[in-house]
Amino acid sequence: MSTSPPRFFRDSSPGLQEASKFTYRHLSQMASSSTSTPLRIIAHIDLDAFYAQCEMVRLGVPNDKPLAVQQWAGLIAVNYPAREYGISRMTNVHEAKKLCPDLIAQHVASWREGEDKWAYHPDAFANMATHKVALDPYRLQSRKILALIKDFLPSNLQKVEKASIDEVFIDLSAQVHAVLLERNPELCGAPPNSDPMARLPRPSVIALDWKADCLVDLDDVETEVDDPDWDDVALLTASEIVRDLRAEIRGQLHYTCSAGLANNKMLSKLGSAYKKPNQQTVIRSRAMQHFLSDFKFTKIRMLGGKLGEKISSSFGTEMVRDLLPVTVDQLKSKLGDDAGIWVYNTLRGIDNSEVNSRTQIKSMLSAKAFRPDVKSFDQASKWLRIFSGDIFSRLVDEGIQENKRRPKTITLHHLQGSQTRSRQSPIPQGRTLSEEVLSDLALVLLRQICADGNIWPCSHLSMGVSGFQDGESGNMRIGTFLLKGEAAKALIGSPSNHPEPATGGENPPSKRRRLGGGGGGGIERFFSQKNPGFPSTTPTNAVPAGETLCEYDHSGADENGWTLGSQEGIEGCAPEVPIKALGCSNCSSCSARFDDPKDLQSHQDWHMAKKLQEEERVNSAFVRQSCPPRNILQKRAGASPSRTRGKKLEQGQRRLRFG
Ligand code: DCP
Ligand code: CA
Repeated sequence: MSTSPPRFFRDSSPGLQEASKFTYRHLSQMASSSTSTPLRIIAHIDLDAFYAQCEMVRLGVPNDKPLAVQQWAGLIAVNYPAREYGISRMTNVHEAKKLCPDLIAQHVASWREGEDKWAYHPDAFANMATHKVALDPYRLQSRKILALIKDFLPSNLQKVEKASIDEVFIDLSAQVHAVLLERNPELCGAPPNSDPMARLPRPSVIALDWKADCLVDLDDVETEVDDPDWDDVALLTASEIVRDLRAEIRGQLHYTCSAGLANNKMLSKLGSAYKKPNQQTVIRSRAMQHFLSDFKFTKIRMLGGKLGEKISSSFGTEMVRDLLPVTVDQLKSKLGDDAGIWVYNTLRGIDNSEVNSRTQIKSMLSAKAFRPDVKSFDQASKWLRIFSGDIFSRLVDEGIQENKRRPKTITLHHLQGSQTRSRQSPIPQGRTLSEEVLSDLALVLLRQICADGNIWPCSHLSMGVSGFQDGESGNMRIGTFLLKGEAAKALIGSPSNHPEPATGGENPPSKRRRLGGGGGGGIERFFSQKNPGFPSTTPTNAVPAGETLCEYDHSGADENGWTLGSQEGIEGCAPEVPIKALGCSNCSSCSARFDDPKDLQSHQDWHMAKKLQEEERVNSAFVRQSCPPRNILQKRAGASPSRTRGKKLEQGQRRLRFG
């Protein structure tokens, strides 16, 4: 792999110029961000050591000082200066201080039991039993960065997908298309004979200057002296935009990030991780196979888990390179048709998944593993208020106050020993949602769980909301009708904070219903869809996830078993995340060691959430996109490629001149 800027030279003799590989249609498809044009440009931006940077910005810590973000005795983010001392997320704070006595170990903010606001508590690390991690400070920074990105890119040409708290995908095709037309008037004319399949003229570029980008070497059969074509020029244009954007994020908000640029999401994501921190990597289409071949396929999203294991055991390798001779039929016979085709394409850098600017959270979870266990209703209810505050602040991000999106269902999971108890109920749609409403509903569910018998001590409690829908879709009367018993009382405004569990409420159905995932549609789903009066609270058979799930929100979990199907939001089941047997000390995904099984479980829950999120993205690759191309050479009204102009250049940066 090379980082030095290559030069491309074109034979300037007009008679010898060949046409471009690309057609007028390929070019015009860029304007509509079509997933089928080979000129497509996707950027993936990932903040460097994100939580650590948040703390550095907040505390005004100089860039070269080692800092790590501590959660209890562990580290969840380590800045790059600290990584030079060999400190990683696998290091505990005690070992980290030994490796680097000057390390700033900043504990995350937390909610203290019974309080309704999070804060940076200096004693939080020693009080795991009474504190719950609050990730709000990082969400706030994440929102600011996302807002800056959206503000920076031309509003009529942007397609931005928030992929996690510190990552975005940007489809730059439409913006780059506008820039290409502006800079290359020869592209603006009609195609010869009005034939959209006609080849474009070759770019009138003498050399491409990739500046400081990390440029992945070309595939073996290609040579650097080949003429650049429009895919190279488009990538370079995008790279200029991304460099400006990164400089803006740095200048305005003081965060560094790394970026990957390629013609699809999968490659751009591998690219952003390729060189860190504060760098960008360009994967030209001609370099793609070379780039991928050197990877273990387990590094590719969705291939790190069970599917990856199956492939490596079937074919005896973890390297992309070794799998390239494997035929699609061989893959299909081992993995099934869909997965076989998907893997075959993925190994060849083919990924048609769309950048979805409307990716929206589908469920949220707030959870706490207790140590020592919670022993009373009163104590648990304090945590429910904290969970409600946590979830509500995230609902505000989702536009709850503007009535944009609201969840339909609230679920409570309770763990006692190895026994999980879960209840859920609809969230009334006709009333303004607030922390109090959520808290009241959760208390109702807790009382219902109490009706099971002696449910204390409790080692893990979690509250989730799911079934998000746009706008207001219900009214109070209907909402009330759907609720029964105490849930209905909560709805009509009789919030009660009874310190002791009421025995009333719904009797738990004698038998748990298996709903949702695992083919559980059937007659129950039919009933729940047809009969709005079907039991309004439902035990679910899920085990809650851990604290670090708070950010990852199970986005896309409905692809994986969190069934959100029925209109009334009364049917559903969370994905099964088995609590690991006590005594385990190594994470099965990344081998991190944990002395306490609960810490291990929290950590593994994080992997699980991340995996669910990844799976959702990959699943969308199976869905064929059909995006009708715009009329050839249709001009975009109001396109403003000049947005990238006039920006201050970073040191050593020069603008390109084409044509
Ligand atoms: N995170 C966490 N627990 C983990 C992994 C991550 O709480 N096991 C949080 C802290 C990270 C943030 O998510 O700062 C983003 O995760 P990344 O995997 O992107 O890691 P970083 O941003 O910290 O580092 P990098 O520079 O490698 O992207
Ligand atoms: Ca990151």
